[in-house]
Amino acid sequence: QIAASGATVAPELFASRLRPRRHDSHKGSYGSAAILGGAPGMAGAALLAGHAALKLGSGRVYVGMIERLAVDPAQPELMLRTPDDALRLATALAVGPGLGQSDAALALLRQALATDLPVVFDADALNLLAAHPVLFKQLARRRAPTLLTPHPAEAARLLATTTDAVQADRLGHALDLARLTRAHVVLKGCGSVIAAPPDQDSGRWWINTTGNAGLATAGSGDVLTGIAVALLAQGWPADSALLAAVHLHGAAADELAERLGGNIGIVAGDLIDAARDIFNRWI
Ligand code: NPW
Ligand code: AMP
Ligand code: MG
Repeated sequence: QIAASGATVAPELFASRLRPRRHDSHKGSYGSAAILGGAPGMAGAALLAGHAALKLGSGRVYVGMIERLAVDPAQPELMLRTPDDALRLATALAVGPGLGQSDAALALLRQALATDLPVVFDADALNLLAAHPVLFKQLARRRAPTLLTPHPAEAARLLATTTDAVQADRLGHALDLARLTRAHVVLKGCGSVIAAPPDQDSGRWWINTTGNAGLATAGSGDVLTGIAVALLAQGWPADSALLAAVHLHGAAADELAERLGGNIGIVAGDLIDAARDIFNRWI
């Protein structure tokens, strides 16, 4: 079943996308990322994704949260809108960080599925997709790029199996999920596996080698989602955006661990500046 070839993720895979900003460009040149999520008690997840999207170069970032906040004092550049407004203004979308699984969350997921925008489905968006097979089937019918970023437990829910089974065959489960959804998939965890959708690059997969156990901290996946949607907003194709986001996210953790002399106490928010710095150095 694992027919096609695999490789490790390396910057050469997306080097052609790493271009300096044009001197005469403006914020409209770099797209509008929107994050839908942030239910009460989990506003931080949506804000972390929003901070990451800003600092990885999205021209504008809208955060449409279920928990309505007026402003994020730590990042006033973020535009906090109603989820409907954020969706209307977006050129690339991420749905799921801290979204929860309420009726309001489900309604937002339906709207995200129906858009013609590139969409990253993460966290509770994945949990809702697992709980609603009719919606899960809609993933494969989307015409715009679809990225799925499950951790092993989320992948197990989507594939109606156990986390242990996913972990025992990470590659097989990542490829299965890409085949069933026709999406670009990253199965996260130590040695994240990226699987391409069958119609684009049949059966191709990559293993990421950056990152360390310092990433095992609340919110680190939400930052990955923000990085990915920033690259989509800037016009990157889905395959390059996902490979670059996963590689950068791990490289940020490696750089922080080196600076700290260890990987204990890396917090998700610290990954954002480190990822930004590495991205600038790449360019
Ligand atoms: P266990 O049992 O602990 O060993 P859930 P969530 C398993 C938001 N957040 N390898 C893990 O295993 C998110 O965005 C908000 C193996 C456990 O069973 C979501 O919307 C934050 N197992 C929502 O919370 C910061 C692994 O997964 C299960 C694994 C729920 O998301 C935190 C936990 O997963 C959070 O991001 C691995 N590598 N990784 C905020 N600041 O607002 C995970 N597991 O039940 O899906 O819960 O991931 O916390
Ligand atoms: P989430 O569970 O959604 O917050 O995502 C966790 C993020 O941290 C994913 O990008 C994982 O790949 C990464 N991660 C967690 N634990 C490790 C680990 N031990 N080694 C490398 N990456 C990890
Ligand atoms: Mg997560």
